Amino acid sequence: MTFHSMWAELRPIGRSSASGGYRRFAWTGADTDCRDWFRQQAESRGLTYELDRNGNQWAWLGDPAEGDAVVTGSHLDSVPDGGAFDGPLGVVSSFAALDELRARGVRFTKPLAIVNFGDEEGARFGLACVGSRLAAGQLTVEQAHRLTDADGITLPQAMERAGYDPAAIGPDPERLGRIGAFVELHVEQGRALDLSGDQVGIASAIWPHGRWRFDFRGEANHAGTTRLVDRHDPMLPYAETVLAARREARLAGAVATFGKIAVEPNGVNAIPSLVRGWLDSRAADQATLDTVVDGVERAAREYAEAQGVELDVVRESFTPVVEFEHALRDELARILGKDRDAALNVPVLGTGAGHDAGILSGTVPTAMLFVRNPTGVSHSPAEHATEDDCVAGVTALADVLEGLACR
Ligand code: HGY
Ligand code: MN
Ligand code: MN
Repeated sequence: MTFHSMWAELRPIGRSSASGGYRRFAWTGADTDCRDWFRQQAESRGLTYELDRNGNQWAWLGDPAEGDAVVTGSHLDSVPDGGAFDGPLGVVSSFAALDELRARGVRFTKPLAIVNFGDEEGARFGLACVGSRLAAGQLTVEQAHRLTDADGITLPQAMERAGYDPAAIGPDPERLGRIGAFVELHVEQGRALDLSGDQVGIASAIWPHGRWRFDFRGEANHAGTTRLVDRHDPMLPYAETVLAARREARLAGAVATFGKIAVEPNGVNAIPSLVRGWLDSRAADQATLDTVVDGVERAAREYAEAQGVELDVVRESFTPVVEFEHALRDELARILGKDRDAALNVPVLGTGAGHDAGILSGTVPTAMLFVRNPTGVSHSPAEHATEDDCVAGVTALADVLEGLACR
């Protein structure tokens, strides 16, 4: 099983020695090193390597022009101090599954491709799934050109500095039109498989989810000499809004997180002029998500007004609910269930985590396989999957690819 050697090669890239987490942000040196690794894996297997107009990487077996291709893969970028498995498990498992199929001596009747979608986490520019959104026409070139990181570098500038031509970005219907099915394997970001005792599961749906930026603008002043009654401190309404988010989510049975904050001027002895907080909220359905976000925004406006602080709320990223195509989902369940006791059917589970498969689901038939995560922890250096479960995932992916591409 080639999984282990690839895993060992990829593991040190972009890993922080301080946290043990990963910092593989779009169009940075770590991202380039991951991309170099992907290209080396593709070319060492005699696959045809392609870099598409949006910076996504493809490794082809067979002629893409034949169409109805079976595509698998995921992403290699990470959230700040993310875990080793979120994204890379899908890419490494794809190459290992191809090696397994070649060892089985199967005959491919359709083109096969392995893909690395760029900038899935949106850690640098704030928008999730940039590479797949651009390809699917869900992000316009103008919108992409406006994406800016914390240092004021735009996406096109970052692409250019990394050696890519940003003038080429845009919808890629011809490429997506070649895909008959996209199957993404991903570490589960939850404990459903741990609780059910299964190594592998199939995705049913992705919750609607988004990211909203709350800008609280107050009045900078001296922390030591400004009377409390004279303050317009944006940190107060921000803090109250964080608690309101938890309350609204709890009441609605949803989730809401303020995980990122930027304070200006960010001085210990200075009342801030600006507190910028990012809300990530997700719910099982759109109406519930709307209820939560509207409730948080309403509360934030009341708190801001009470402190004489201005508030702007901007939606920076949004993904509607995804219901994976039933026919492909059921085909995966049939393929994976055929050698098992009917009572032990492969579990089908929903998720609150976004994926490129979700973005593409409106354009091509997509499905997802999840590999057990014993603690459910993700977006953390503690994210983990056992070696045995990773190997089970590779075998399941190989079975699925054989069932779909080797009829
Ligand atoms: O945020 C997400 O759900 C994914 O990890 N990008
Ligand atoms: Mn992630
Ligand atoms: Mn992911």
